[in-house]
Amino acid sequence: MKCAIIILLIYALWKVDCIYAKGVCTSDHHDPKPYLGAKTPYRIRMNPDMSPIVIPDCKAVQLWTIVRHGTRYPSAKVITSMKEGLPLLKNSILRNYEEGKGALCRNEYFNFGNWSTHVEEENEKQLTHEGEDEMQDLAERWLTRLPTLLSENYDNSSYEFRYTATQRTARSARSFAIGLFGRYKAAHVWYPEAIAKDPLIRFYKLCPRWKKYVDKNPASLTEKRAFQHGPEMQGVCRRVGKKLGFDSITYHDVHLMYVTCGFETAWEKKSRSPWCAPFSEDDLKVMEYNEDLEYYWIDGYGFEINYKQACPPLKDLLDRFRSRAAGGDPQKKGVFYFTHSGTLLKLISRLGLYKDEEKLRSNNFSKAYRKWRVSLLDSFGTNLAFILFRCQDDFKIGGYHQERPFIIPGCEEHPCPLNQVLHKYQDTILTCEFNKTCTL
Ligand SMILES: *[C@@H]1O[C@H](CO)[C@@H](O)[C@H](O)[C@H]1NC(C)=O
Ligand SMILES: *[C@@H]1O[C@H](CO)[C@@H](O)[C@H](O)[C@H]1NC(C)=O
Ligand SMILES: *[C@@H]1O[C@H](CO)[C@@H](O)[C@H](O)[C@H]1NC(C)=O
Ligand SMILES: CC(=O)N[C@H]1CO[C@H](CO)[C@@H](O)[C@@H]1O
Repeated sequence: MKCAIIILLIYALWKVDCIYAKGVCTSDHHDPKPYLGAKTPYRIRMNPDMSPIVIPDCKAVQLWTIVRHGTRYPSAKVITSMKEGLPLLKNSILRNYEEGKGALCRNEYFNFGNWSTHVEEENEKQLTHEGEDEMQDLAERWLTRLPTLLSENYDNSSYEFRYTATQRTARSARSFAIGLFGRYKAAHVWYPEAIAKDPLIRFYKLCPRWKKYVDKNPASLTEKRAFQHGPEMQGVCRRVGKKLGFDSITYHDVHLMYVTCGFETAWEKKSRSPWCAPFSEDDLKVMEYNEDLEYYWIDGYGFEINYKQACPPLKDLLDRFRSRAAGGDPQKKGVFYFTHSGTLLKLISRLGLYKDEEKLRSNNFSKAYRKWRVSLLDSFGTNLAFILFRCQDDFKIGGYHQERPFIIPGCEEHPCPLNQVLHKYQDTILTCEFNKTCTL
């Protein structure tokens, strides 16, 4: 008898649950983080291995690193769309669910019900708290990996910092300095006055040829636009609409949800953005490719001018290492630059990293392997680092992307003899003809 009542009770509870829980919580079965493109938080990219870098018979003598700012708030335009568009979408989504439309599960519905945004236009592009953590942690890991080179004592002649004229890179530099020297000493770090169009770390702002033929040329987004109208994206819009209970939904709304999913996931470690829930893992891959196409054609291998212009920072690196190897300024231990996605992607392409055989195109989306994935190579806090090692009878240079060693193209090993790199890059990088490349 007792048993029967319990069974009845369980059945009744299950039944009540079923009235609400029409949908399956699909968003519980996958993690959106790997597919967020340039909004990927650095915490899933960083290298947790903090053990000291040991190269037999070598000693690290200089670290040179260039870093994309950490997680930031969206642009004012996106914030406005979020504030105006999302509450309306949210209300329709809740109503659809209550009318029995769509396929959200109960938790996903509650998660929407509890959602609101606190971001204001005045936060535009500013570094978030997560972004500060990313930079501080990154610095702490380098400090731990290079115990004989870096020290917690700051002195102006051993360290060089530089950032572009934006809040997010200035704040990134300061957070990084806190990670290296601690809060008290970091307050004494000297920074040169930031330049709006920095010829070294934001060179593309001074490249009229790139601006005219790529950045301001609508044709550069041809592949992305074609992909937006293609069958894969239509499929995403159809499935997202269906899950949320709409007869149809625009690409604009779907993209706004994806962007919000990205930002909210990046800046909030713990809670889950409801705006990720409408997307299946395959949908996220399509949204990711859509972003990859944009960066590929604007900053990557799409057009030669994108990366051909990217010699100034690499010349700076090689000039410094060459001069240090020749006995110059033994005091300089660390050079730290804080800049933007546009610089990192062009540099990565200039080095020939993550290069696919074929160009990325609208009709070339496949779930198959591709190297150019912005989620991997251009997350928030993306960084390239090079270490100069003094070895028994020569100097070597080690390259690191996202804190993991890579073999510098043209070398066979990591680290690579400095002379080999200097020889290899003599004509292309050391004679950096930026003005010639960029003149219209
Ligand atoms: C917020 O979430 C809780 C469960 O986590 C739920 O009980 C509550 O109803 C939700 N609020 C709205 C407005 O949906
Ligand atoms: C730090 O060094 C730079 C030159 O590298 C110099 O211009 C600047 O004045 C120095 N700042 C301080 C506080 O010593
Ligand atoms: C490149 O052009 C800028 C201004 O157009 C000039 O200030 C700079 O000196 C030039 N650089 C070289 C290496 O010629
Ligand atoms: C990056 C990418 O997916 N490239 C593919 C484009 O399509 C050709 C064949 O059509 C493939 O060989 C490439 O791998």
